Amino acid sequence: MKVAVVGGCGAVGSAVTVALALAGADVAVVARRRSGCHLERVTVEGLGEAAVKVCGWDAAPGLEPEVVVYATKAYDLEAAVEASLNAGWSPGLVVSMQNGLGSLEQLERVYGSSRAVAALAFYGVYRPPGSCHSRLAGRSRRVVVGCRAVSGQCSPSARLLVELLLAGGLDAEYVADIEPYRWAKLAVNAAVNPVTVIAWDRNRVVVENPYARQLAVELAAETGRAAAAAGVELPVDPVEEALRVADATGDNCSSMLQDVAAGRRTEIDYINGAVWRTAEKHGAQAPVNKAVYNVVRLLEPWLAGRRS
Ligand code: KPL
Repeated sequence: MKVAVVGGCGAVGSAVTVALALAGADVAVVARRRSGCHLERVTVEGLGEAAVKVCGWDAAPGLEPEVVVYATKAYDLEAAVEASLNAGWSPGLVVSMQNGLGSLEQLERVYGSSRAVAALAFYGVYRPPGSCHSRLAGRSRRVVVGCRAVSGQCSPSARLLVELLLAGGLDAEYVADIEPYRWAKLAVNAAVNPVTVIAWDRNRVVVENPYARQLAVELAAETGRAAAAAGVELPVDPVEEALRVADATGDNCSSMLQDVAAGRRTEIDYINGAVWRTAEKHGAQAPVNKAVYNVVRLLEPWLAGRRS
């Protein structure tokens, strides 16, 4: 299977890249600020290492992938999709790996809903800035893959992708309807990510510090209520799941903490922003998510400024 992983060797994408390469897929990583294709060693401690092609967009027309995994930040997805269309790609399956809500819908609009799946990573990965060497943080290796049930038939390539990820060492699982799992993951990210930014600490702060824990519990419970307002029944208790993942990825710096520490924009709009907006759209309220959203938006420029 020819796969392109778009987004460079970002932390979450690296694990999928290495797993697919170890399973024998023909994988190319496509990154901005690169040109041509060069063989590079991508390492994920705890999973393995593989030599993969890392290409710039100038070399993309020659890749003709059957599967495209979009492992960009949520706010970079639109530009990545446009670049893939300009490269003439017409994949049978496109995969959204972004945190939060909105990105899968974006892929559905462009590629059609039966070709668009989400791959939800319940693992933590840490990658020092500028390197292709990352580390699986904690015990979790779980990835859940599927279309939204509203899409009708999901492309058979989705199951093939799951088999490859399993063969490559990730605990991948195919589900017939991704929506409840998206909300379960959203509850985890809504609870863990902003709290680690406010506490400026690793994920384990959520289970170990009583104030962090209380805030995370309220964020996760409220996300569960927002899901119910939107008609989605979660497959797990959102509070238990958020605490379980925070514990299982305790060593990890959440992606949001990694973002602010590197002076990057956060995905808060797609996470806590999506929770309170969805709640309000359905006539409910999510005041804790809204308050935390505003706190992180206030902190973003201040933290970015502190670096310079
Ligand atoms: O998805 C994550 C993230 O950091 O964005 C978790 C699962 C919380 C791991 O850190």
